[in-house]
Amino acid sequence: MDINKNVVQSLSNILSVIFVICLLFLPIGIFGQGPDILFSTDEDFFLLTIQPKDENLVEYSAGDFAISSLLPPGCLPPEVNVDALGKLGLNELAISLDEDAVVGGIGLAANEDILSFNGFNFTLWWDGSAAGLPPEVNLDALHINSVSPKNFDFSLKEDAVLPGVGLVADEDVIRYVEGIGFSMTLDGSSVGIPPEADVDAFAILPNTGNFVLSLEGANFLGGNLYDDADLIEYNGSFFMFFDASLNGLPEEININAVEILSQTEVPFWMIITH
Ligand SMILES: [Ca+2]
Ligand SMILES: [Ca+2]
Ligand SMILES: [Ca+2]
Ligand SMILES: [Ca+2]
Repeated sequence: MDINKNVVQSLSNILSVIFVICLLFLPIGIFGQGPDILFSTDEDFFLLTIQPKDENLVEYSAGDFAISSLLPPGCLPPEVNVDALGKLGLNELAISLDEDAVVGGIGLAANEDILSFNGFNFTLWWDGSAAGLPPEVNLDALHINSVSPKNFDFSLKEDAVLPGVGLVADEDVIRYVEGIGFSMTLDGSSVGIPPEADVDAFAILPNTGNFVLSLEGANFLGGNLYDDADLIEYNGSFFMFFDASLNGLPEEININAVEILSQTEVPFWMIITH
């Protein structure tokens, strides 16, 4: 009887210790879970066991990096560089390239075009020059708002004059709505992005609608220096969303395309982002 009592007491003690440990780690488990980020870089690089190329997409989730199966390596010619990224559906992506290139299923794709990829085939989703972009510009950042009618935000690599908007700079974000045309979404210089800076990637957070953007070179925003691989959130002021070097990315890389896959696995009201 005493032996049984001791066993029960011991088990009770062990369970109590486990319970306390779980309580201690629960907040870390909840609030340490960041967003899942899908991105591409301007360069091939090494990171632990993976070797992403500039035409690959990298998935970041809970501190781990992996080459994304949403755009399997080998689908695109090795000489191309993905420079803009959006989501069209659960497994369907929108991308743009940094130079004109021949892509299977399309033929010649211009660097101002948006291509869709459904896991099997590429199609020309949006012909930039046919919609009014000057053919010499490069569409260098993208976020899809709606698939039908087509409604998306984008940025350009060069300053250009667009129909209905006039002069836009490479740090601006422009909206295109099918059947309506172009309009200014974010006037970069008016919100404090230095005119010499180029927004080369951005996404829009699903829960807050805030911009998450990246610059083409290191520069100051709101008095803080950001690297070209950092992701910066904007909600009227700028603050760090994803610190590239703190998360282990090599200093020499530049993130040139980004999309947020999901905010977190926990309800949005439990998230502390800043
Ligand atoms: Ca790239
Ligand atoms: Ca492009
Ligand atoms: Ca740009
Ligand atoms: Ca960048």
